[in-house]
Amino acid sequence: MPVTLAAPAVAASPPPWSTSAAAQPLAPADERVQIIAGLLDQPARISPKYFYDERGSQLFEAITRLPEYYPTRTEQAVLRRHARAIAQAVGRGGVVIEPGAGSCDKARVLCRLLGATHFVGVDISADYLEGAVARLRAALPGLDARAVGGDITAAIELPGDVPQDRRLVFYPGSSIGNFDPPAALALLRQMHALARRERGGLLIGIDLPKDLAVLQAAYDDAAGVTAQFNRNILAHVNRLIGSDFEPGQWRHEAFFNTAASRIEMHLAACGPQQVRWPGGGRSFAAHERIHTENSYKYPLPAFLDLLTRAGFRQPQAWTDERGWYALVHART
Ligand code: AVI
Repeated sequence: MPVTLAAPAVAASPPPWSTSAAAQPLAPADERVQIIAGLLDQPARISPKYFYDERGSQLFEAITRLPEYYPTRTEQAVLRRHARAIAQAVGRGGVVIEPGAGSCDKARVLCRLLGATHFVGVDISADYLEGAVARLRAALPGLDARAVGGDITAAIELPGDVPQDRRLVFYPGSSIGNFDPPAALALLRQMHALARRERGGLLIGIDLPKDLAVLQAAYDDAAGVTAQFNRNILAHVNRLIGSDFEPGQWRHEAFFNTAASRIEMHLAACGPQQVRWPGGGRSFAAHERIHTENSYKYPLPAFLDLLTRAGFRQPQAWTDERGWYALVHART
């Protein structure tokens, strides 16, 4: 499959002591403190939320179209295959709320299937979301669709005039796997509170454990798009904290940690590196790593247990014929 994105910029953003860096707005001080604390940790770490600057979001879109990256197209296949049963379990009409809605492409399919009356998309990238919600309204003129800017891990405030009807929280894409289990449980509890109305519920995508070679290829594709996506986090961090990482000097590593049932992504230093930022810095030995992402692959019973602990009940799961991916519905 052709990958249409231009080659990544390998040069880092200018360091803060260069003149052109003065024009780059840094992240707020508390965010910089958090990012730097991660960089100074042993081993160093960067939160995966920093993958998604503009270029990172484009690279992620490209990942979802890769032949090796099965989750997106498998989820679509599950939704198509079990559309009728899913609509029956969820119920028609009501308010669909999608945390991390992004392009709203999946919401369009679901809202059409359910005949939803209202949609609220929530995303940290409010401008991008506004455009996506406008396209959703154009595609489904009968749908009252709104955009709410915000971090989905904080409490989500819905617009006051969204009706108090039955609510479905829709969290596709297996993004729950990018949270460590305690954080995933906290997020599910928050979703439970958000959906809590008579007959409220959650419809969520879960990536299941599978053959190691399939997993490995999905996170280390032949065209190197996931590697670009991983390295791009350093360019983003450079802009946020004024550091001078050279993304081209870091190697993408992805492997399945069987004990934890998760894919881990890391960046390994190609040689000794000295990285500086205003007020500090850190040296990295050759091959030393920065941990950038976990992607948990939950066996279905383990995930259903997590849902129960979050307060959900009567879970129902639908999978593809290979048993690679599940869409799960549960009631509040
Ligand atoms: C967004 N999330 C579900 C993706 C995943 O599969 O964990 C992020 C990703 N990382 C590398 N490839 C895709």
